[in-house]
Amino acid sequence: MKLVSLLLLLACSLSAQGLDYVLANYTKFEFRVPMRDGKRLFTSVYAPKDHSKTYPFLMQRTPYSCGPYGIENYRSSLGQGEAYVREGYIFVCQDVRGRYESEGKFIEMTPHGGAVSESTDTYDTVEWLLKNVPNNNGKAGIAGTSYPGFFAAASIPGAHPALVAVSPQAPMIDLFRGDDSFHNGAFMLAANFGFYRFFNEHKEPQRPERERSTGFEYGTPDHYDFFLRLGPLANADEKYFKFQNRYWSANTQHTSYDEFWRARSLEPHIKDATPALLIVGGWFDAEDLQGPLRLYRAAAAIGGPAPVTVVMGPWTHGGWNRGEGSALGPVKFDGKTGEYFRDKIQFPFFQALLKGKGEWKPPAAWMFETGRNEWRTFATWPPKESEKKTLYFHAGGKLAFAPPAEAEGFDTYVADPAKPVPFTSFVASGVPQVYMVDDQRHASVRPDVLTFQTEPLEDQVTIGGPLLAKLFASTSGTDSDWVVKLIDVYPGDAPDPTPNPQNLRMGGYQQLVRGDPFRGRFWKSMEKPEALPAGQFVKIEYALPDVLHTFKRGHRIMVQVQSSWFPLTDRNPQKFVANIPDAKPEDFVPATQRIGRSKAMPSGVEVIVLR
Ligand code: PG9
Repeated sequence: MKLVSLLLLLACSLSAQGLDYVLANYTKFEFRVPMRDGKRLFTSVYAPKDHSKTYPFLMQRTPYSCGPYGIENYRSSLGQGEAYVREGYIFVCQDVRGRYESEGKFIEMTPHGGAVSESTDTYDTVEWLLKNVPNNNGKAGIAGTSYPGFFAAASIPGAHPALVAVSPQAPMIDLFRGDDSFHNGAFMLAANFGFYRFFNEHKEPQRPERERSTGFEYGTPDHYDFFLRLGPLANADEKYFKFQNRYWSANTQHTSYDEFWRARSLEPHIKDATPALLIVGGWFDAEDLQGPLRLYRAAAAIGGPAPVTVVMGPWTHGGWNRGEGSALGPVKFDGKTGEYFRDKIQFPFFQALLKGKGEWKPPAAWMFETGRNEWRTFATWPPKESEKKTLYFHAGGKLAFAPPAEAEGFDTYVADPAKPVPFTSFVASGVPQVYMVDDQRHASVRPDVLTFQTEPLEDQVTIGGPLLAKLFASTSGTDSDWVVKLIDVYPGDAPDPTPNPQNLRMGGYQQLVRGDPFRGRFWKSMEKPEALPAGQFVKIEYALPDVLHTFKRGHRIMVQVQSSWFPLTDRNPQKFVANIPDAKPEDFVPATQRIGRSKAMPSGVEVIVLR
């Protein structure tokens, strides 16, 4: 029997076992829970059959369906998994407003603060459950990843007093400022195109059978080619969305940090937090890396009374929920980091807060240090015992902590939107999250990518916290993107993986540690795009999401600068236009870029070096 078939059989029999256990030990109910404005939200409840004890609620609120529907149709896995099912919780799943079986209108990232919001909907649900579901112990927790992570986070302001444990995992907190939609003004093209092909509006009145996405044929596995042929972004609506998906259209109409996006940011509303928070994110989450970090900063600033903890591990989007988490592509983590999180962090969190079993005395930050591959805990994040230092660009592609001494100097390249720099070293469909540790040698060899690197390190360097790109940049155009990437260069004798079916060569591997784009038109503010002065140097400073990474002895630190990252981000035409999605083909023009590296214009990347 083939290994795949064996694994499939094993998975089926495991989930059959899970289903048998759920059927034997839980009763399923379906409720239409009334909200304060009269709308009723579909809510499924799986309650333990054993009534000799009381149990806490463990909730999830989702736009992705609480199916299967019908009280005779059971889910085989509930809540956070097997351990919770055996321990005994009342599992609650709710379709949020306007999705699947729930009434009302779905709004992307519901703005907080109206007469009804995700916060009031969670509050009303908890209140109703406490009164209507017997055998509850008066406590509730909520968890969720990605969109459900946003709904968990949105329960924090004005939380119901019975809601004592909240775990937003990869939550979107601000779609424009670093989560799924935009990064520093650049549109995350491939991911959003793929997402909105299936994420459509549901029509009212609600119907049990939803029109499902019919799937979408790109016609090629090579999405670099697909998006290049798409041309200006407006073509996506013309050719594919046909103006039928208002969520997609919002991304092409609201391309700066306007009222639309500001209203959807949860950050300003995190002013009080009565529940204990366990905020979770992945260092290599290609969708919502910024969300958990942003939420943690806001929640930590409140200063209690309940403990606020952030956990960041070496995971892709939601990777902590499944599998071992022992590697990403060829990059190994020397341990089962996913299991560590699930068994040593998440389970004790809910057990202590919802069931009073064990203690929950967590550190502020529970972080996996990549490179050295160790879990570390910190009383503050970024860690206090640290020093800000800048890795400066020097002539000859050198990178060093000392600033340049030359009076004059810059590097130059021509950025051509007709030949954008690919974001992967391989032919990619969609956004394979492994790009976040991908080998950058394919970029180093391009004439439109600047590469600066240190000598092999005599001592290891550990950095933690956000990075700050500091560029003195000029373009011959009137708009431009800059992408800054921090890279760990392995020594020549780094061992290849065993087995090595892809024939990867790890000697000299250039592992992406962190990268993020900046859209030049926002050089003055994210609210009001402005043309860049052609041919003049301007100072561009922007933060890249946090890391905790050790560049080991013998490795080199590398920084690359380029002006496209395609099709991860859409292309900047390099000629200033009012709205980039409406740019015409003739607006896309090559531009000559210059990056300063002199005493007066010292470009580089500021990092927080741990002592
Ligand atoms: N993070 C995902 C997403 C939300 C909104 C827009 C695009 C992607 C998700 O919930 O999967």
